[in-house]
Amino acid sequence: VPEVEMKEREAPDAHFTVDKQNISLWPREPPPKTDQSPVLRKPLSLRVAFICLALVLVTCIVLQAIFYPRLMNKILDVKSDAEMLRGRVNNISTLGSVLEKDRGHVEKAEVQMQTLNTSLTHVHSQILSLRISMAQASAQISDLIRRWVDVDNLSSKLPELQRDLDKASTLNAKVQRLQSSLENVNKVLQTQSDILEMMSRGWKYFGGNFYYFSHTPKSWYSAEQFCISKEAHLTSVTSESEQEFLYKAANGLPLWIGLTKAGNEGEWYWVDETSFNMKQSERFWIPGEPNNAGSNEHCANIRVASPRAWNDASCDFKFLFICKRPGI
Ligand code: 2F8
Ligand code: CA
Repeated sequence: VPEVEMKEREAPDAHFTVDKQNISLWPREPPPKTDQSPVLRKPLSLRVAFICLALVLVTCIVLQAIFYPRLMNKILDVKSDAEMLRGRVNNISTLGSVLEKDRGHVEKAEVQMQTLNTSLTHVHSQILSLRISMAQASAQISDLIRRWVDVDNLSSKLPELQRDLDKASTLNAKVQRLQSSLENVNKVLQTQSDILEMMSRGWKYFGGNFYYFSHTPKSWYSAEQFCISKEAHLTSVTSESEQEFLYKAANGLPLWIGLTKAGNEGEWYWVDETSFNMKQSERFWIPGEPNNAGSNEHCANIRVASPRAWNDASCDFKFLFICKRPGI
């Protein structure tokens, strides 16, 4: 065995421990100095650099060993905090969506609240008006109660009042009868007054009508115009009694009456618009009349003092005439 190799076997191995931060790259006892050949000997600066590097490495390892657990703890704490925060963020996010939903509900609730508020205001005003009505009704009830007491007092006097009422009713009926009689008397008096007033102006009264016997002869048309001016017409004749009254009052003089024809061959008619019946009126014509003498007799007069008194004559002849005005 070569000597060098023997020395290597005998030399203790290099000792490297990390013992509570006491680091030693050397065995506990420095190795025996050996002579190395210049070829194998390394440069000193390289060794120092190597040692420094090793020291740095070891320092790093030691520092890592010291601080790694703390760092890890910190990281774990941060992770835990981050997880917690994430959970809280999630919770807040969930809460946000819940709040969003709730906001919609709250807005709806607000609208409903407003509607309810309006309704409540309305109900409040109704309650107020009801209170007023109740107060009024209460006052009316009080008034009715007072009146009821009065009515109660009066009810005892009812028989007496009923007797008075019966008497008053009988008296009232009598008064009404008297009033009616008085009104009739007044009407009669008014009629008589009117008759007297008309008679004072020269009119005669017969059968509810007034008759005016003229004093001046006129043609038939002028006579009718005169009657119209007196709110009358040339007289119509509708009964034997009226005919008798007229011919007797005429006293034999010829007098125009209101009977005329529409044209040469026209039908006879009454100028006061009383309907004319030729058949029923035959009894009033003088026998042989109307003969339309000279084909020019289109107006009628009372010519003689007889029930059959009428004659047709020329309308242009001037005769006295009779106006008739309906009574009042
Ligand atoms: O004899 C009847 C006849 O008498 C008169 O004529 C003459 C009458 N004329 C006048 O009254 C104007 C006719 O009408 C009448 O028919
Ligand atoms: Ca005639």
